[in-house]
Amino acid sequence: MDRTAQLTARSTECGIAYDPPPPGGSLHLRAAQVLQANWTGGSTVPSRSLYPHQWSWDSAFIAIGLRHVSPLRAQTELETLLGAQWADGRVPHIVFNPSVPLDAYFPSPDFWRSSTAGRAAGAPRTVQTSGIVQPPVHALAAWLVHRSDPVLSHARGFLPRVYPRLAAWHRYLLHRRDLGGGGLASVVHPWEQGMDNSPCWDAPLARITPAPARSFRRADLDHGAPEDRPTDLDYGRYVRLAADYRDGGYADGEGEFAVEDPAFNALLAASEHALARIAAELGAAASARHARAERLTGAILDRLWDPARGMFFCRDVRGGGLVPERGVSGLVPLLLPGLPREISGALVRTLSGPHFGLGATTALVPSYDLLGEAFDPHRYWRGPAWFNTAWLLERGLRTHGEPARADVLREAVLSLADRTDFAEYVDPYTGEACGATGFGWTAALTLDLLHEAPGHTVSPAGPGTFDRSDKGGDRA
Ligand code: 9WN
Repeated sequence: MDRTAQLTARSTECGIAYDPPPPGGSLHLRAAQVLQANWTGGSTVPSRSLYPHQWSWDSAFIAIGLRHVSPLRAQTELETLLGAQWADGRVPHIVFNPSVPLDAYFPSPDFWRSSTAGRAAGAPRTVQTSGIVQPPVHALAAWLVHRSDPVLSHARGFLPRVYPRLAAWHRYLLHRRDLGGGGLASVVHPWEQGMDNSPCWDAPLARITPAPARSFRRADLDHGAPEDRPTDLDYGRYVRLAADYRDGGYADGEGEFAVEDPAFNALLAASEHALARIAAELGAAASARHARAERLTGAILDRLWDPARGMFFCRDVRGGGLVPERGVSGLVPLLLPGLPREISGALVRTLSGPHFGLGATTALVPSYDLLGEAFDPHRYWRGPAWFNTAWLLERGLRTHGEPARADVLREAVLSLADRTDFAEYVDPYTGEACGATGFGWTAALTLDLLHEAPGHTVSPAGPGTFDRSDKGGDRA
């Protein structure tokens, strides 16, 4: 029986009860309550106020945490998202909830017009979605969700149902989105990479003519402080890029913005390894997928690594070069198991040095260079610390034999999530809460870290799917 169902059957005032107590006690309970409160029946909203629909990479992170309290809901979360996949393979970054008023979030379904403007690309007719994508964390999430309860997964045919969709998703990214021709996927909008307002986008975005401010109404400012959110000028550029993409029928290859991002591609490589594990579990060949993941890792190294600065950088495909801004995205490839030792060593030094301050000057890893000109400790993705990037780096540190540093990061995530009521993000120095509270992935990844014992390492020779906390051991 589904664990949440069991728990709610013995329900307390807040809907969840534990017997015996879970790891992390009341923090675990409060994190589970956030996921319960944000659950809409088929998926989980990132935030009831600011983000009242289903978001793609949020759902993947949420499923990774949800598996510890309800493997059934975790499976459903991913199935709902993949149910909105387009025929060309893209998984949309937002799946809209039709019962939420149109003005609750902008850009709303009437902006994206997926079922009409996206018809040629194969947008679904019955559900409204955005037309852009987000980082491919889903195969990784699907594998971890499966491993948390293989019996339920087999009984529901979870892997056979999601595998073809995940394979089509990766095919879309590897073929339609290889806009630079070097074997990496490009993002065509800053929202696709998930770190929307990072200074890494400033140069490529500067070429875009903003949509006039009066042509749209921002809903985010109803909930967030203007000084913490992107500027109107940047928003105008986001709107222009999305509108041009829509007006071109969501066809790829024409847009003025195309960037190869280290985190996006590292997550694709990690997910390709996970897809290989899923294939093996289903009795299909896995070696071609592992080989593809290794090729992706090689392309990330060839195209995005800067040895002098000891980290990865974005490549501006239209402007032709590396963007010289240090974003946390440039550290995320640490999660890849196949990195040469000198690269992982350099990444750990950069993470612990003056630009990111792990274990020294910061409470949690900032989204952007502490010494960068554009650094701002409160403005969206221009300095504040997010919990999902901390979780990814924690995995990377364990993968590359740095358990002590990983423990520092794990402890920071847990204590800040606790202190801030699961904030969307925090000031990297003080840990002060910013944005929404009761944020989905903050609660979910807190749960995941509570289920991991501190101090362990993950073999770098392993397949990079992070299933160290799974009960079933390594079988693929
Ligand atoms: C646009 C939902 C999403 C996250 C992104 C984060 C923010 C949206 C916004 O919220 O983006 O997609 O309106 O700012 O940047 O990473 O997935 O939580």
